[in-house]
Amino acid sequence: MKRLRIDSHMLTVDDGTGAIFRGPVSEYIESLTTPRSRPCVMDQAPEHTLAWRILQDLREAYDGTTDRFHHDRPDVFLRRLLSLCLEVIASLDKHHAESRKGAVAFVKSPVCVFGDIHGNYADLESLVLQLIPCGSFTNALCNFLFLGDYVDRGAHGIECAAFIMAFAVLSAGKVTLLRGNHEEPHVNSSGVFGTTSLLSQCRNLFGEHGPKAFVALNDVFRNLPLAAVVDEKIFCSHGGFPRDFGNPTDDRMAVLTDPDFPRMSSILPPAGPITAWPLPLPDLRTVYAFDCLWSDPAEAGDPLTPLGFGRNIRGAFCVSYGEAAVDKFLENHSFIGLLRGHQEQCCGVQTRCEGKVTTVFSTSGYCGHNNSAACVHVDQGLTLRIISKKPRNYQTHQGLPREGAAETTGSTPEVAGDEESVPTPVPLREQAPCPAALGGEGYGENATSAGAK
Ligand SMILES: [Mn+2]
Repeated sequence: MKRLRIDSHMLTVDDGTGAIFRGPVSEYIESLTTPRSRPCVMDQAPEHTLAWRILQDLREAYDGTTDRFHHDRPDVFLRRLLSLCLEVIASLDKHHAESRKGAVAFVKSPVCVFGDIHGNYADLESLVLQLIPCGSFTNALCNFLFLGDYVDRGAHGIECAAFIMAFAVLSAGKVTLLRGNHEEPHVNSSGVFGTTSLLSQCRNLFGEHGPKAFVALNDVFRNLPLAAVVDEKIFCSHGGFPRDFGNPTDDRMAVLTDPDFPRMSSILPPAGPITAWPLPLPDLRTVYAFDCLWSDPAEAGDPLTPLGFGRNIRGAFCVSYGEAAVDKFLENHSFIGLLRGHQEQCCGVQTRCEGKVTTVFSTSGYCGHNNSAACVHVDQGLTLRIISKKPRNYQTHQGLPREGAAETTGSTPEVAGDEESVPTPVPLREQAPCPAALGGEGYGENATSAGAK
C-alpha cells in the first residue's frame, strides 16, 4: 500500500517575529507563502463585501499585544455576523455542489490542513496569514481544510468562527470547513466550558442578542460536512472514521456520501443501547457521524475487539480505533492515510500507525499548556509538511524537541530529508466529555459493547 511521506523538518513560525522557516524545505514553502514582515495589503479583496468587512472589524478590534478584542460596536458586528452566517450557508451550497457528496467534501492538493482552533485567534490569524500572499484572502495559492472545533475552550470562539467563515467566503471555494464535536449546540452551550463556551461568549459580547448569534453559528455548523477526502487518498475528519459492525459489505463511505445524508442539528449517540441489527438507516447515519467527530486512535495496550475497536475515555458510546481497524477502513476504500484533529499534541502534530494516522492540533498554549500549534501542508505528491507555531510564553523544558525537528512517533515511513532523532511526545487527551456525559440521556455499557463488536 502506498504510504504518505512525512517530511522530517518542522517549519517554525515564531510568534511576534514574522516568519522564520527552518530546514531545507523552507524555500519550497516560501514559494507558497509570504513572510509577514512584508507589507500586506488586502488589495485583492473586494471592499464592499460583507466578508471583507468582517475581517476588517476583526483586525480593528483585535489587540495582539494583550490578545484581547475590543468591539466598539458589538451591535454592528452582530448584524454583520448574522448576515455572514447566511452567506456562508449559501456559499457552502454553491461551492460544494460539485465537490461534496452527502456528508463528505472532496478536496484537491495542495492543501493546508488545520486541526482544532478552539478560540485561539492569534494562532489562527498568524498561521493563515503565513500561507496566503500579502494577506489577500481571495488569492490563496493552496486549498485550506479545517477539521473543526473552532469554538469553546479558548477566549475568542466567535471571532475565530467569523474569521474562518469570512475566509471561506472570500476564497471562493478554496476553503473547506468540517464539523468538529464542538460544532454542536449541546457541546458549545455546555456549562463545562464556563466562560469559554460559545453560548457564554455570545451572551457576553452581544448581551440579550447573544442567543441570535449562537443559533446562527450553530446553523452554519449544522451544514458543514463531516469528513473530507484529499485527492481520493487521504480521509480527513475531526476525530476518526465510522466504527465497523462487521458487515461483509463495507458501507461506511457509501452511507457518508449518500446525497440524502441529513444535515443534523445535533449529533448525539443513539438513544438507548443498540439491540436491533441491522440498524435502521437513521441510527446508522447517526453512529457514523458521531464516530467521525468523537473517536480517537487507541493507545498501545488498549483492549480491542476482534474488529479493532476499543473503549474511549470520552464516554460510553465513544470508540477508539486500533491499527487493524485503521488498515481495514483505509484498504476497503483505497485510502492511504487518515488526517484528523481532536487531540492536543505537544508539537502540534503526531503520527502513529506507521504514518497512517496523523493528528494535527492548531491551537498553542491549549488550556494553559505549553503545546505548539501546527498545520500540515499536503503537496501534490501527498507529502506532509508541518508548519508549527510556539505558544506565547513558551517554556523550554526537557522533552520538547530541538528547533526544526518534526515530532513523529513510531516508525515513520519514507522520511524525507536527513533523519533526525525525534522525541516521543506525551499524548494528551482533550478530555472533552461527550454529550452523554454532559447530562444527556444515559447511554449504557450495552451500547458500547454492541457498537464496538
Ligand atoms: Mn474535538
